[in-house]
Amino acid sequence: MNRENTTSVPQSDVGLSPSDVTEFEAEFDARLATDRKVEPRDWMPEKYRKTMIRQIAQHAHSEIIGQQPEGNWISRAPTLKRKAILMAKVQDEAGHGLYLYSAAETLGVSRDELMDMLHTGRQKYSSIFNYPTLSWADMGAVGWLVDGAAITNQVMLTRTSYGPYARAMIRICKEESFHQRQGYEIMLTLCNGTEAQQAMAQDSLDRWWWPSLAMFGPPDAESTHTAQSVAWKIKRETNDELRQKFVDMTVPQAELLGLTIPDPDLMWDEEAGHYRFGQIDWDDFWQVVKGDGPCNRERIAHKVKAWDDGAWVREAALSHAARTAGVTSRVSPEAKLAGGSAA
Ligand code: BYC
Repeated sequence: MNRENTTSVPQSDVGLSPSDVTEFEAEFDARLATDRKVEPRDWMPEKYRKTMIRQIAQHAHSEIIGQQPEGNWISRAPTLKRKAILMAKVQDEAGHGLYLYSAAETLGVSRDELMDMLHTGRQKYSSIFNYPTLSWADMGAVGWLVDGAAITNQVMLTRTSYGPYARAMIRICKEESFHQRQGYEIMLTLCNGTEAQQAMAQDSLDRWWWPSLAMFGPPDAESTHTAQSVAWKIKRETNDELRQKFVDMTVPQAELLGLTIPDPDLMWDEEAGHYRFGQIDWDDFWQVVKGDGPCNRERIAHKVKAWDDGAWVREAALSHAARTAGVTSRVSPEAKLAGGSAA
């Protein structure tokens, strides 16, 4: 029996007999075992669907809220060229959010529901975007460290088991890679500049280093979802594995810049072939995740205001779409051929 990608295959177990569910479950497991993607019309366990909605939505919200810390510097970028690059980067983040919302919608949730869950705090976005961007060097540090951390996590997501998410990640990773380089290039320019510019770069690294490490999520031993998400091949690597990869990649980059990582416990472990690093402040992380970081309220208030201010655009677009649909249905094929319009 081939139940792959046919419209008759139910996405969830509602209305299915237990033996049907067992059969669909076996097909789902076989699909994962052979590294075939789960597609929107395939049957999937309800918990898998919910986990995917949670993660993709959280990721989409992060891209959208993540525009704010950098948007803060567009009008104050030091040169026209820097301003153009920063604007393009912030627009890229909006694009990432849109691909990801579309991927989440394939799981049966609407864009309006997702927005409502973000605005009312029922869905999260990344902790990292609740810290303020205080200097121009923060545009360098965000690109270098935050996009660097994001891409470390996202390369694995190009191989995630849900097809629409994996495909969205391929393009997103290409753009994130450029973002990371542009951030590093800002840092390099500052580090080759005056003493004041070097100090600005160091201050920025001091403030963004630990939140960037925390961005990978809680330690594996305390991570609620990792074990199940690895079993479902949603996550291909764990929070701790990715965090270690990021540290190993970033420490030599800091050395090249002549900057000091703000961690007295940081040391190269020759035998393990990894850098060992100090304790992350998990109390600070959870405080931010629970809504009590330096900028949580400001970020959500800004987002809700933008949504409310844009209500007239959505209404106009819907009204135009409804009118166009009405016009199309009222024009007969003959009238269309004759170039006629609606009565
Ligand atoms: N912040 O069991 P765990 C970008 C939550 S944006 C807040 O390990 P999971 C960019 C987690 O949700 C790219 N919450 O969870 C944009 C869970 O709570 P719930 C952002 C966090 O899902 C603009 C609980 O802690 N990237 O690139 O297995 C400018 C337990 O965690 C965080 C993504 O979104 C956090 N940092 O693993 C510049 C990547 N970490 O939901 C750049 C996609 C954990 O049970 N997401 N929590 O209430 C993922 O890969 C995974 O969801 C995570 C967490 C690795 C983040």
